[in-house]
Parts: sequence; C-alpha cells; structure tokens
Amino acid sequence: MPQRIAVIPGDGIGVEVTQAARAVLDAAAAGHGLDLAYDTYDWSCRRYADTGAMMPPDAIDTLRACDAVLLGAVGWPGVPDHVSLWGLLIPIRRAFRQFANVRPARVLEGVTSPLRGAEPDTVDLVVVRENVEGEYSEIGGRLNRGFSDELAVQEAVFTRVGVERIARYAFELARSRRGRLTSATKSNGIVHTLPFWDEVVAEVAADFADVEWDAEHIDALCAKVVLDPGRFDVIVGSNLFGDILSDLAAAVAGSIGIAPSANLDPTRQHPSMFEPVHGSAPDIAGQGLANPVGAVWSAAMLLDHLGHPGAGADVLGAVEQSLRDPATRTPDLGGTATTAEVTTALVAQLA
Ligand code: GGG
Repeated sequence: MPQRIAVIPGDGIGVEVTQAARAVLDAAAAGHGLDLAYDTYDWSCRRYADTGAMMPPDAIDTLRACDAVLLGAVGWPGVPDHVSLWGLLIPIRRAFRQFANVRPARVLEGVTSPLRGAEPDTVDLVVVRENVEGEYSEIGGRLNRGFSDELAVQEAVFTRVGVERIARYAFELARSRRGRLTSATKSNGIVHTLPFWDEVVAEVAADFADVEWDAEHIDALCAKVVLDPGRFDVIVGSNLFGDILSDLAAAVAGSIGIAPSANLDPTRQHPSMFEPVHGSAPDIAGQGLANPVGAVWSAAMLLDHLGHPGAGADVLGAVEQSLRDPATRTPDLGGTATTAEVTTALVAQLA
C-alpha cells in the first residue's frame, strides 16, 4: 500500500515550489524504495474566484484518508487575505488538530545572514507555534458597520489543554536537542491570557528538570533573536507570537525562501501538513525564480514524520549541498539559479 500524500499547490509560487518538492520526494523515494502516491487538489484563490469557495464542502473528508498533506502557499491579490486563509489553511489545521507548528531556522553554509557575526552553524533554533487557538480566533464580531461608532471585537482563546500540550511538545523537543527552551509571553501587558500561559508553562516545566528554561516578553525576545540568535534552542509561543517569531527567525537565517514548517498532530490521529513558511509571492510568481528550498525542506520533515528519517536526512543533506554551491542559489540568496535549476541539482544529488 502506498503512503498517500495530498498535494495542495495553492496560489502563486506555491505551484512552482510544490512541483519541485514532488520531484525531490520522488527522487528520495526511488533511492530508499518508498512507495508514495499523490493526489493533487486545485484548492486556491483561483478556485475561489470561479466558485466562491477556496475548497469544496467535502474537502476535509477528502483529506482525512491521506497520510500527509503538502501545501504550497495561499493568497492572491483580489481575494482578501483573511478569506483565503480562513477558507483553506486554517480549517485544515483545526480539523486535523494540528496543534504544533514546528518551524526550524538555521544559518546554513552558503546563505548569508543579514546579521553581523551570524556564521553558518551558529544559529540553530526551532520556533514551536501553538497552531489552533490563541489570537487566531473566530470569536468576535463587528458592530455598527459604516457608522462613526463602528467597532470590532476579537477574543483570544487560551485553554489549559491547548497551552499544556504545546508546552509539553516544546519541552520534549528541547530535551531531544540542546536542552534549552524560551517561552514567549507578554504577561505584563496582556493581563489575563498570558499570565495564564506563563502559569501553565511553569507547571509543565516542573516535569522537565533537565531542560533549562525562561520566559521572555515578546518585544525583548524579538530584540534578542536579532542581537544574539545563537543563544536560542527552542522557542515556544502562542499562535500570533509564533507566527511573527518564525518569520523573524527565517530572516535571521538569511531568507524566508528557505524556511520550512510542519503542522503536526503529534497524536497521529489525523494527517499532518507540511508547508514552506513563505506565502504566494505574487511579485515573482510564474517566473521560475522562487526558491524551492522551503518547500523541499518541508518535504524532508514530511518524510521524517511518515517514518523515513533516512530519506528525510538525505533530502536535507541535498539542500545543504545545493546551498553551498553559488550556482544553485536563487535570487533571494543573491544567486541567479531558477527554481528548475535548483530542483534538478537536488534530484541529481539524490540519484
Ligand atoms: N505557505 C503557507 C502560506 O501561504 N502562508 C501564508 C500565511 O499568511 N500564513 C499565515 C499563517 O501561517 O498563519
């Protein structure tokens, strides 16, 4: 029986980078004797423009049977960002209880960090983002539209179950790495939810005496990630803080184009989803200039998750090798290589 991967290229460069990731997955599968099968879905802003919905009504049931989802990017001018996000990406994360969004950031050889002194191998951190609650909440609404007293209310939702499980996931991850965890907070200003977050994280920490940990207010934490990124190992944050921190960490690592992510249901009751951190990049879409590394690295995480760590390590090794070579760096990394040229080099490495 093949392992089935649902591929949702989505919008813009999502189409180009998922094609690249598929080619690399095929090469890794051939090298390791894996049986992978793909089902591709055209769910996207284009579909929204044609039909009024990003996905069909039975989309979640369609995905339920797959072993993993590979997603490209979501968003296109003309469709409001909250419509595209809440019409595709967020429903999948929630329906499949993908509560841990794992986003590694490393300065790799051949990639220049904008930070002075951030040499290869000096920055190696993982942002663990709570992925199904927090500030990304449907609870709220707008009143008095169009009047001068118009207002909008949105409730952040932090549950004990939700905070505890993401904290536990992050502490376990830190324990398997360098044993250091930072919790992102803002409990000085956000007076209810974040003191609660801090309390629950501290309770979980009691089970991890071997992990050194602290909590940092998000503003100071952002400054420290820029000033001294090498000090961080695992950073755990709420949905919004994790989203912001992972883009910052990707920029510190040299380009958001190389940043991968895994939306995990660690219980494995539902499929997990793998996607580059970057969006659809309408400015370069369709020109063959997109960096496929974020999607390919996400595919390596997918292989790991499906029980093929050797294949995942080979894909990451091929990525590292391609970045070392100036001839296979895309324009976001100061090179001139096209998406297709990088993909061909990656596939050749794996052959
Ligand atoms: N590659 C995924 C993508 O297109 N992300 C766009 C985005 O805005 N994501 C927001 C989020 O991850 O919450």
